[in-house]
Amino acid sequence: MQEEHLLQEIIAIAKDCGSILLSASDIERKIHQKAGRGNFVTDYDSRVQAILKSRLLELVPGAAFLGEEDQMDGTDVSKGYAFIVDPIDGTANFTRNYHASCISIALAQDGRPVLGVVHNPYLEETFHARKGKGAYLNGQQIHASDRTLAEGLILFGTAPYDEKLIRKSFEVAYRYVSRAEDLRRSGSAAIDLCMVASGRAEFFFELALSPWDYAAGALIVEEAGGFVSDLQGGALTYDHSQAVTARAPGVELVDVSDVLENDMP
Ligand code: 2AM
Ligand code: CA
Repeated sequence: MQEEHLLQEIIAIAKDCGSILLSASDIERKIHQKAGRGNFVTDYDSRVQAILKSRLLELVPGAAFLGEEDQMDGTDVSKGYAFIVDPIDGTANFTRNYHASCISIALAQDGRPVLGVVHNPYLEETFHARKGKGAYLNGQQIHASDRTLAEGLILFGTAPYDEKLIRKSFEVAYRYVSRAEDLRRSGSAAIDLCMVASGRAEFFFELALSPWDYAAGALIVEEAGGFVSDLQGGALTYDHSQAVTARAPGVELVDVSDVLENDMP
């Protein structure tokens, strides 16, 4: 299928799923706790993922499919085409009617995202990028900010689902926030990545994210002229959980190796 047409089809699917989030009712009765604090799934996550799976695989038959609500075991995203999707990123927000959740869809080729769509139905904001073709918000090209860390807004996720990472998350956040202007915390990694891509914030990190949380957003950041990496500048991969950072080009990574190595209570 022609690339532009494929992109428009994927955006249409993301918007249809966004409408399901907007019209959701009775969410409290449809919440199920997963392992760890702050880690939820609702009937909507499963329903949206099923729709994504069937409609996306119709567009690219034979592609692998890795979604948050599937087991990761056995899904190989390293060869050929693979969709890496989060039906609802910001599920805890969704259960609270907090209006900061999105649908995140990446299409990877041989293990690297080549197309990403992040749709936030609450703000009617649809971010997209294609490899080598720039990043866009509702059709308008976007660019990462030209501010420095000192002028920067820091975003971070607190990894509440992993007891050992909470304290470290705040230590790392302090290293950055103490050198920057201020901080925000949205509860959706995909939305945070898009905030960096669109120049609304300068730096984002979370100590453990899964590929479906960042695959689409990472491409959108890179195509907007920002950088993504782990906390020490290592390249991201898309086959296992890892620490993720995103930054505007004028922001340097801060040395946090002592925090990462330190065994904190
Ligand atoms: P979710 O809303 O799709 O679950 C919040 O700190 C960010 O971390 C969100 O993007 C959230 O995605 C993600 N997240 C929640 N639970 C997680 C887990 N167990 N492992 C990795 N990321 C998780
Ligand atoms: Ca999710």
